[in-house]
Amino acid sequence: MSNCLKKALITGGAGFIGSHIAEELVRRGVKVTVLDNLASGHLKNIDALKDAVAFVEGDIRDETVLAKVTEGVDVVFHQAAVVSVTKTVEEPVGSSAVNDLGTVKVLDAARRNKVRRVVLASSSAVYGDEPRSPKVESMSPQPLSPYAVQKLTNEYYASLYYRLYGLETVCLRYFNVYGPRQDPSSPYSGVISIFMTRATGNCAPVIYGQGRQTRDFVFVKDVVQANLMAAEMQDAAGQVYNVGTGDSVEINVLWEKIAGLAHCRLIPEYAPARPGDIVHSLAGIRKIQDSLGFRPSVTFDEGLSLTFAWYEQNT
Ligand code: UD2
Repeated sequence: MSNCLKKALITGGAGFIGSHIAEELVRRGVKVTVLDNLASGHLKNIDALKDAVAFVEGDIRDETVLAKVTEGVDVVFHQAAVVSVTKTVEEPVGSSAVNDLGTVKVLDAARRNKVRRVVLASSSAVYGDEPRSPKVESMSPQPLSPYAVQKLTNEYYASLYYRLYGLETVCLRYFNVYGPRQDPSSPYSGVISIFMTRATGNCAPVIYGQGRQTRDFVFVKDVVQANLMAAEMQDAAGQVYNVGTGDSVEINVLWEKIAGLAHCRLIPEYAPARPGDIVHSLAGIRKIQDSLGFRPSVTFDEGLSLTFAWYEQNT
């Protein structure tokens, strides 16, 4: 780790992705503060790090807390958000208070405390149902949910804070992230976490539509790698990058692979396609490859095995 990353703040650091970022930063000797209101994060996600990180239970809407936790920080990894698309559809106002205003507050606290860089979690949702594939950063966004509008707004503010105030910002558009600790508890949780829980519980999964839809599944450790590159590389300042693998997997095939790992012969139940479900989602990753040297390091089969081992032990 370069010497300009000695102290980091992770908002949403008790969540799925944030806790993996925390783990890697601690491993690299970085001093870490985790800010999380535990709305969707869990303390058990950072239990193994409890002596190594400073945990602050607090909210990104609270400017007083933000002023404190950004003091002396070199880089903020901003992962805190209302992460469910459906929840933002049900609660556009409440989710905007967190995802829009909360993010502006994070950026502003970083500006006031002279943080060098903020790396923000954005989403492939900003592409909407853009029919061209793979999705590349130069395509016009087509946000189709409050969540997508909020993530896109975050990107615009991030760019503005860089131009207006010189606060270095980098936005990462995550595709379908999976791995240990992903919470399967809601019907809108990531499909891999749901299928894993079904397989380990010997319960048939539900596949929406014909299962021919495809997703670019990226292992959480590779998302961590992208975050660290975004934090360190000079060229990243002011940029937006896709974070995926450049390969996609069909949902039917996903279930076959998981059933194979679980040695189960459960037959999926097929249900009508989810309204608004996009058919194909594939990341173009040339930009992050060329400018940051990002290379996904975990194959899909390796990532699935690692994830399955975790669900077997933890569900
Ligand atoms: C992902 C993101 C979401 C948003 C969106 C933008 C995740 C978890 N969600 O939603 O935040 O960025 O992309 O497009 O990364 N499926 C089943 N059975 C199930 C659950 C899901 O068949 O029990 C299907 C589902 O209909 C979809 C696919 O699996 O076609 C992936 O579903 P998902 O909820 O994991 O992720 P996605 O791509 O809808």
